[in-house]
Formats: sequence, C-alpha cells, structure tokens
Amino acid sequence: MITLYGSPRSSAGRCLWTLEETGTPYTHKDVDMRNKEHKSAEFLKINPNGKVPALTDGDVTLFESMAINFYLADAYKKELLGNSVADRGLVHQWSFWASSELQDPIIQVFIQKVFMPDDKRDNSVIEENLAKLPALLNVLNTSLEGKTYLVGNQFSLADINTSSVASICHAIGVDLKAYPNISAWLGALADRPAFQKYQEIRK
Ligand SMILES: N[C@@H](CCC(=O)N[C@@H](CS)C(=O)NCC(=O)O)C(=O)O
Repeated sequence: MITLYGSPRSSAGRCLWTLEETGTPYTHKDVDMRNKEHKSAEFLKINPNGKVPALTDGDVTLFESMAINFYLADAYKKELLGNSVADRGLVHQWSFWASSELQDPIIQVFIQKVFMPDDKRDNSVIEENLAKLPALLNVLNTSLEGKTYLVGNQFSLADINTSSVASICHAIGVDLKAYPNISAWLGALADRPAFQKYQEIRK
C-alpha cells in the first residue's frame, strides 16, 4: 500500500494530484510541521532530510516530490511519462526546469511575503527574485502557444510538475493575466477531476 506523507499545501500537493491521476489507492498521512513532526526520529527514518513529501510503497521509500511523481507514473500510469522517447525527454526537461529554474525565485519571494514577519522581511530579496520571473514565465508562455498541454498534446507529468510551481505565482501576487497561454493552461488543468479531488484534500 502506498503512503504519502505531507500536507497538501506543501510540495506534497503535486504528489497527491499525481496519485489522484493514477487512480491508485493510497493512504495520506499529514505531517504536523508546526509541532516539528518532520524532524522526529520516526519521520527521519522515512526522509532523512526532515522534509515533506515522502512516500512509502512496500519496500520502496522515496523523497523529492518530482522523483516521487516519476515513480508513481512509472509504476501506476505510464502515459504520464510521455508516449515516445522524445516526449519523455521533454517531460523530464520541463520537470527539471520547473524545479531548478522556476521554483527558486518563486519560493524566495513566497518565503519573504508569506512566512517572514514584517520586521524581518527583506524587500531586496523580493525585488531581485521578482525581476527573474518575466524571462522564465515568457519561456513557459511561448512554449504553450497553441497548445493545451506542454508535451505531445497529451496530459503528462510535465503539466503537473511545472504547473504546481507556476501556480504559486498566485500566492506571491504575480498576475498571470500578462501570460495568457499560462493562464489558459492552468485553467484547463484545474478542470481535471483528479485535480479537483486533490483540491478537496487541500481544504
Ligand atoms: N525539493 C524538495 C523540497 C521539499 C521541501 O522543502 N519541503 C518543505 C515543505 S514544502 C519542507 O518540508 N520544509 C521543512 C524544512 O525545510 O525544515 C521536494 O520537492 O520534495
């Protein structure tokens, strides 16, 4: 049986969405980060980084949300990996791009705006990282021109992994109306039944 650890409002959210897309039964265990459950000896056995998400599935134990998503797709819904060698390359490309290029500036702003108390907030970090976003969002917006999905005209992990990062823009006050293809893509993804089930878990 699969167990996914972590709040749906954390990086575990993209794994919960993927689990819903696969239709595979699973157990969800929230991890109480306010009470430092993610640093407990018990949880550190599952993820020695002391972070969520983590996944166990029989003998398999994994951390890193996008690696978990690749495992889930490979094990339970292969079409999410892309249907050709070229498409699988592109699914990896977008997932690595989202985690290594797009995510950091968005999270830097998120930390300052959402977690930092007013007296500790560093506006220079916010400005510096907001300034990086137009170039990145333009790459994504242009790549989505005339397309419903990022890769091969078919829903894949590229959409889950990339949109789960891009959508954090809403929480940091970046108006995605300036990027109409991204807005339309996020809207179409939000209509997916599996996404809506994941949203129910978030409530
Ligand atoms: N690259 C990791 C990031 C994991 C991560 O930073 N998770 C946050 C919650 S979104 C966390 O557990 N933070 C607790 C900490 O850093 O102590 C992934 O995608 O799984």
